[in-house]
This record gives sequence, C-alpha cells and structure tokens, in this order.
Amino acid sequence: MMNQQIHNTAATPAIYFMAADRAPGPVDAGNHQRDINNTNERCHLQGSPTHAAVIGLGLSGLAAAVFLSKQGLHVDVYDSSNKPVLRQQLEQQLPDVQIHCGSLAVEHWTDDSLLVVSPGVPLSHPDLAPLLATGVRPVGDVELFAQCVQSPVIAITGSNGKSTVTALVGEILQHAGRRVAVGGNIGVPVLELLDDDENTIYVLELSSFQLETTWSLKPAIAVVLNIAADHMDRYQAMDDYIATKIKVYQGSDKVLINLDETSLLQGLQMQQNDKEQILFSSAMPENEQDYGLADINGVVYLYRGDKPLIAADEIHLAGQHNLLNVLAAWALAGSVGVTDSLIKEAVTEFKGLPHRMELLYQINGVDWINDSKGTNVGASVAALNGLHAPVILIAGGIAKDADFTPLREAVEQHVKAIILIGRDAGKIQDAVSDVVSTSLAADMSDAVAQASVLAEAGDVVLLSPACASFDMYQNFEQRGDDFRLWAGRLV
Ligand code: UMA
Ligand code: ADP
Repeated sequence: MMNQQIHNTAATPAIYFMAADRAPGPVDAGNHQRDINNTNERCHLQGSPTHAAVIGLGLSGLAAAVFLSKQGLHVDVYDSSNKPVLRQQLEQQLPDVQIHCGSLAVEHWTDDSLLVVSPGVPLSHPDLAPLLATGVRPVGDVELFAQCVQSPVIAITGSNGKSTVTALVGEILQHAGRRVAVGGNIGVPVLELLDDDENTIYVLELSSFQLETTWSLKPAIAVVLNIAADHMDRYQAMDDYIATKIKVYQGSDKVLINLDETSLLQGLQMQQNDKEQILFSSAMPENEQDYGLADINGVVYLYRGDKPLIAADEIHLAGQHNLLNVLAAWALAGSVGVTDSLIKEAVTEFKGLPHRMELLYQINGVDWINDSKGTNVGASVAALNGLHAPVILIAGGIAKDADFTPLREAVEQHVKAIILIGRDAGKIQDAVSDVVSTSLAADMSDAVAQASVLAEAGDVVLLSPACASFDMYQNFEQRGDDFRLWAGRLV
C-alpha cells in the first residue's frame, strides 16, 4: 500500500468574532501579542478593590494583570519561578507592574487588595497559607470574568471531551452567524475574550482548577460532560474532584446532564436542583427535550426525543465517546436557539481538533494516530475502545497519582504491545504487564522506532499517553508534534 501523509485541516482552538469591527474567522489562539482585552468599559468588581496580587505569570496571570490594570487597579505579580516565561511580555505591556519571582508570599496587602490565583497554582500552596488563613477569598480569572460579563455564557466542563465540545459549539454558533467568543481552558484566557458587545455569546471550557476559584458565574447553560479520575495529585479524593466540577451548575439557568454518569448523578443529588434540565445519554431518550443514541437496523442515530437528528456515520469523529460529545454540543447550541439544520451542517463539517485521535499517516498499511491529548486513563480507554484494529500503544508521562488498573480491560481487548515513555512508565508497566507485552523507550524517537518494528499491516500505532506531558515536554501539543515528527520520518 502507498504511504500517505494525512493533512489535518482541523482548526486549532480559536476565538471567533463575528462583527463588523473584526474580520470574521479564527484568530490564532497562540498569538498572545494581540490586544488582549477588548473591553473599554469599567466593570464593578465585587469589593471595589484598588490593588491586586496576581499569583502565577502564565497565560491567565498575564491576562488578569492586563485586565486589572485597565480597570485602574495597582497590580503586583508573583511567580515561584525565577524566570517566568511571560516575564518579558508583561514588562513590555505593563512596565509599571512589579514582578516578584521565586516566592508566592504576598508582600503588600491591604484591606482593598484582591488575591487572584492562576489555575495551575494549588490553593494549598504553602506560600499562600498565611494570607488564606486570615480569611482572604482567592479569585481566579474566570471569577473576574463572571463579575463583568453581560451577555450569555455556555459553560463546559468534564474530565474529557471539553475542548472538542467547546470547539464544536463555537463552530456551530459561528456557522449560524452568531458573534461568538471561544476560550478558557482550551487555551485562550477568558479575560482576553471580554468585549462590550451585548450580542457576543461566550463558549467557555472550564477546568476543575478554574472552578475552584469561581463563584459568580451565571451561565445560560452548563454541562459536566463526564467524570473520570484526573488530577488526583491535586484533590484528596474523587468526591472533592466531582464537587468542584458540579460547581459549574450552581448559577446556571439551564443544566445539561449526562445520564450515563452515575458518580455525577450521585454528586448532583447533594444539590437541590430546581433548574430546567436537558439530559443526554448513550440510550434512546425518554423525553422530548432529551438527547441520546439508538441503533435502527444496524445504523446508529443521534436522537432528540423521538426525532432522529443525524446518522453516526455522517460524523467525522471516531468512537462512541465522540457521539456523546456531539450530542452535548447539539444540546448546548440548540438551547441558545440554533436550528437543527444549521447544527447538522456544522457537525458534518467538523473534523475534530489536532492531537485528539488525529490520523497522521498511513504507512505500509499501518495507521499512525496522535491522541497526545489523552492525558488521563479515561481518555485513553475511550481512545482504545473507539478503535477496531490491533493497537501498538505508546503511553506514559506524569501519572498525576492515577490508578492505571482501569486500563487493563481495554488493553487486553485492543492492544498487542505497549511502549512506555516518561517518568511514570513503571507505574503503567506494573498495572498491565501481566496482560500485554510491555517495553520501555528512552524518548519518543525510540518509542516510534520500536513501534515501527512491531507494527504489521492492519495495525494501528496510537500515542495516547494516559498521562500529562510536563516531564518531557512543555505541553501535550509539543508531545504530539514530536510523535508526528518521528513517525513522519518513516513515510
Ligand atoms: N506557577 C507558580 N507556582 C506554582 C505553579 C505555577 O508560580 O506552584 C506559575 C508558573 O511558573 C507559570 C504560571 O504559574 O509561570 C503558569 O500558570 P498556570 O499553570 O495557571 O497556567 P496558565 O499559563 O495561566 O494556563 C492556564 C491553564 N493551565 C492550567 O490550568 C495548568 C491552561 O490550561 C489554560 O489554557 C490557560 O490558563 C488559559 O485559560 C492548560 C491545562 O493544562 C491547557 N489545564 C489543565 C488540564 O486541561 O488538564 C487543567
Ligand atoms: P479535554 O479538553 O477535556 O481534555 P478533549 O476534547 O481535548 O478533552 O479530548 C481529550 C481526549 O479525551 C481525547 O484525546 C480523547 O481520547 C478523549 N475523549 C474525548 N471525548 C471524550 C469523552 N466524551 N469521554 C471519554 N474520553 C473522551
């Protein structure tokens, strides 16, 4: 068979503004030189602070510092690192802001100060303890956004599928001619999205880290897509993680709930829920407004009530988990008034995001698939279950205290061999070495070389690490790009 290089035309996470003052279409989410705060209006921040200590000089810390300075606050920025990557950028944009490196212990604090903590900084950080012990309530960038936003927000959280659903909802709304701004955990800090146009609809991907420091958000609709163990190095137990995720429902007008998620439903029972509910699940829906799947004569369809919406084979995303993602996106876009026909057009156009089950190459009958965004066990299990060919799996990285035993069943069913990379390779090896052949690789080039020896025509080589990438790479994108590079040399 001919060797083929697959050109993925999928958009990277982007902000879309549909308005006369901006060219329609995506704005490069990686370009942080742009005017990062579009709002001209002052907003009334709770407590009317005059000074802010911004903790963490990453993307969200930089955006918060810019936003708060524009709001007239005096800003100090703190970072544990002695060389924060965005230091120069902050100095260029805000020469008057003082940057404190090497410690997060806040030096100047008054009754009019505000503590703004970046999502990647745990609230349990010892440097923050003295201030938090005095009763100071930390806020995150999403909380600041929530205190200022005037127009509707669609809020999306969950363990897996957030970026896919967020991007798809953004595409659907853009296709429907709405003025839409897409951001949050997907890579564009929410404060960069704020503008003064009341027609803007915000589509936000929210992580549990961001929800920890958010109280005032009142989404038009919110969803927790699913729950799988993740970030167990930050949460004491699953209950804490779930409780943080379901905070997204608190201020929401409507709630979209995944009926398949029993652990989530148990968590929700703890909350009084008198809101308008839309349900989705992998079964045929029972109520007119709910969404689900049904197999009619061997063909799977997506349904709302008893209305078939689209056949699964018209959707260009692999795996049942992606059908649930599409159901969720359909329900979210439908709830703000987009018609089924426009949603269907956008869904059939959507090719998925890079680094999520992205088919890179077909080399001598072997598919090379990049699922570098598979950063927890649930994601990699879903990836494996969506494949119908023998798999050589490349996995490993930072385990985040995960339990890898749930990988065993999917590995037994789908995987011929596992090649392990990264710091916690041994933990995965311990969990699965009695059900599959495992080997260790020194780096990605070695892993790809080993995979190319093992793979035969009809097999899939899948990078789905079930781990974070920070031991070897800056982020999951860099890891996926490295896989693409080494696999590409085999073409
Ligand atoms: N820092 C400290 N002390 C610490 C930890 C971090 O000073 O103890 C500093 C670092 O030195 C660095 C800065 O904080 O300078 C980084 O801040 P950050 O980790 O909060 O990252 P940001 O660049 O602000 O990016 C954050 C999200 N990162 C995290 O939640 C870890 C990005 O999600 C998000 O896209 C961005 O805001 C815009 O909203 C990334 C992520 O990995 C993709 N998210 C996790 C996930 O998806 O699993 C939750
Ligand atoms: P997130 O933003 O929550 O990390 P993504 O859309 O980026 O989600 O997908 C990350 C990975 O999770 C994908 O590579 C895929 O393997 C897996 N995944 C996507 N959607 C789901 C889902 N609904 N259930 C389980 N796993 C999923």
